[in-house]
Amino acid sequence: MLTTLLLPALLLAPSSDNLLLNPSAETGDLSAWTDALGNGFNVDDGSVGNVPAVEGTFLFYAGAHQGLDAEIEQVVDLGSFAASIDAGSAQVFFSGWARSAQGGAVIDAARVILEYRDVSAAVLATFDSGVVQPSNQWKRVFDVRSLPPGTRSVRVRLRGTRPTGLSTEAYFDALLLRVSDFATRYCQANANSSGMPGRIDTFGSDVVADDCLYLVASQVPNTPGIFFHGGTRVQAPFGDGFRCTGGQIERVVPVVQAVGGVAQLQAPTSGITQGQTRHFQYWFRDQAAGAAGFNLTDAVEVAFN
Ligand SMILES: [Ca+2]
Ligand SMILES: [Ca+2]
Repeated sequence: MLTTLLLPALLLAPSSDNLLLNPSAETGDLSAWTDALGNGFNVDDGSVGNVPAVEGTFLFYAGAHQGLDAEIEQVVDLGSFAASIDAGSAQVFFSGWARSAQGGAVIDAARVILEYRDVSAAVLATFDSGVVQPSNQWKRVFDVRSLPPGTRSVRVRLRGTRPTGLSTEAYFDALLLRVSDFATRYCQANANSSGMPGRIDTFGSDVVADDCLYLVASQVPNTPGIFFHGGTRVQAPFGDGFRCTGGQIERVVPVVQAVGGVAQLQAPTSGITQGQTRHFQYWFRDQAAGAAGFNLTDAVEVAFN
């Protein structure tokens, strides 16, 4: 009995620490980063580029360099997460701040690219922020996804490009990369009018301070629904399915509308505190099923850090 009770806790793997080294330029130099093009790249404290850091004292600044493109990169080894990645349950959370500059019609572009690579460094999936817009202000850039099975490293690229002139006003700071396997699936869903049982997934980060949690319901009819979370695990008949959480239940606003069998929402983590465990589920209308008129997905448990 004790083993059964302990098992879920042992399976939970909370978000990793930041896997990037020198993620915020606070060493004052390009330590841990590679100047991929060899054109040069700078670290600034605001005195040259006239833009203050998002975090700490220093930021990455393309600045004066050869050619029209400048780029630094860092390759993060994910080998220690291989079992979880290949099981399809590992998720990545990337967050960073970037800033392009515009004067007249001229845009010096800041761009962030992530390449998820297999053991041979073949690219399995790519994130590309494009030119970070609007210019002349810091913008937060996110990438949140399940890591493709076979992923063994991620290459993080910070790229600045100017059309003309001698200096590229592209800025980057406060970069964060976590891998986690933070959600524990439980409970049961009955088939709905889509023909399949609804499923809920969480993406993003279980670190409250990251304030980035995505809720996704799939295999649901194209109807309105509501994400909610509660304090305890239960499995009680409800509508055409089951309610899987009890205790103090919080609705996540607003109501969402499923499209293509998928409903999704970025949920605020405000109101959730570090150390709290919450149980997420999705309720949706299903009049086409001709029974109670509503149904629910299965559920996931998330322990917040
Ligand atoms: Ca910094
Ligand atoms: Ca410039």
